[in-house]
Amino acid sequence: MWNRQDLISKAEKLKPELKHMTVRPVFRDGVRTLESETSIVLDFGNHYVGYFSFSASTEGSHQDAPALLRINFCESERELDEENDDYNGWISKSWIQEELIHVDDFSALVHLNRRYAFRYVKIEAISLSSKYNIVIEDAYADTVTSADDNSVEVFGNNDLERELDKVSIRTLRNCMQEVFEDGPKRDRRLWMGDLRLQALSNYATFKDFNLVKRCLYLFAGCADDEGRIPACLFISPNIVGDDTYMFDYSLFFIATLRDYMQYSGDEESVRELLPAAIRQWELSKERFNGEDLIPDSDEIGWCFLDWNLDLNKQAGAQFVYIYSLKALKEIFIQLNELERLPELEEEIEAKTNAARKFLWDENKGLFVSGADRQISYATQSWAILADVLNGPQDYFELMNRLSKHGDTCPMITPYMNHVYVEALISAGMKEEAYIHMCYYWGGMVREGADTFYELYDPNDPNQSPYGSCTVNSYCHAWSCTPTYFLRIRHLTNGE
Ligand code: RAM
Repeated sequence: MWNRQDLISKAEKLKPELKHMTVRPVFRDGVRTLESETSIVLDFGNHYVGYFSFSASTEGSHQDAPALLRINFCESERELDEENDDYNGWISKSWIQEELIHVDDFSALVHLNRRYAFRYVKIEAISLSSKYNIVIEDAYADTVTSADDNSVEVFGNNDLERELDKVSIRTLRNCMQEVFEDGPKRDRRLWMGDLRLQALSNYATFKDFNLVKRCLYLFAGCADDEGRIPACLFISPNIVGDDTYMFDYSLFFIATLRDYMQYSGDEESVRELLPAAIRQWELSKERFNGEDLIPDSDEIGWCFLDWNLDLNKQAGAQFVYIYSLKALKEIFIQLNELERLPELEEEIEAKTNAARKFLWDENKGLFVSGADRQISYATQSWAILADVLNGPQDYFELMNRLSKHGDTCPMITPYMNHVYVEALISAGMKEEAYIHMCYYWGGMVREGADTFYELYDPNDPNQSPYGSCTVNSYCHAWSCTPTYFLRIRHLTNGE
């Protein structure tokens, strides 16, 4: 077992300085005065992460009763109209960005201690008294990010591409704090699946290699006693691995390490982290049955792939495993660590053969998953990225058959849509990939998004895996990849 404490110490030395900037809002409709049971909205003009303060005076008679205020922080305009009290989803209500405060007198600045993610701040006077009103004199946010705004300029060949790029960068920027957070509204922690995609967009834009390195060291440092890497880490008050493990997320340590190696060229760190990568292979391998097939499971969250609760994960898991082993092979070759290469190659072959034997539906010409032989975008996309057939022509045909297939389990997150676009590119379908990017992420742009969302289903604006979209996050790291597609995959229309 590697020295976990040593890796965490190394990661802590790479902790970035947060950059602060003070930002002031405009008062919607110019209204600054609050009577009892009225509210005002402050618009900061863009999405920010930070700390909010305001000063106010009173008008009328002397303040003869405390002010009871409700302050709501909203990432998107739609949150301004949410009925937070009606929330009955299954994750904690405490994620709703709302404060109920009493202010006894307004002679001092009112400062809120929690960090929030927002563009809009709604201040509602739940109760004052009939003898006084409040006038907001000043309001500002002390905003934070570890990203360097000066290091990147917006790119694109037309207005939509530039918007996609700008919104991606804003999303990534606001998730770049002491680690790559998944979302500054929720869950504010370091998730492996999100990190993999953030790192790719970061290589295309800010090129903060140290922040990726820090996160990789943290993950390896937080492995459990067996060496298994958790799905996510808590950063505060101390760095701790969550006791949640997901088959695909543990494996994504390998691909994230491979990508870091390729973009940064830092082989020394990759060599140091290689034992942790190999261990993810060994541990995942234990899950397979004697016929080299990953058994399906009812355990919720055993493998993630997407937030669609109807999605069967069996085939996707098999393909993510093969994809990850191929990434490991690239690391072995690049570092000239060839001792276990034959064993790795045999494993890739065995799992590929099993996939073709047990997961392929000859009649439909598509891969199936689980006892009900489900057909999904996730399964086909990961089959292509794992490269289990014979190259682009096969994948082109697979994707064509998929587009004509009637009952396909859909995708609901930008995270899964990223995988789909990658798969289209690998199938040689760049034009379709471009069209899909413009349709899907462009849909959020058309809604006026400053940052890309955690969940987005163009056909269902109320989509949420949490039982209510009140707790959905509207600045979510895993959705920031159009900038990667535009800049690294050259997914532009070239105008
Ligand atoms: C959600 C988080 C995170 C994701 C996990 C699997 O709770 O938003 O981004 O990686 O799910």
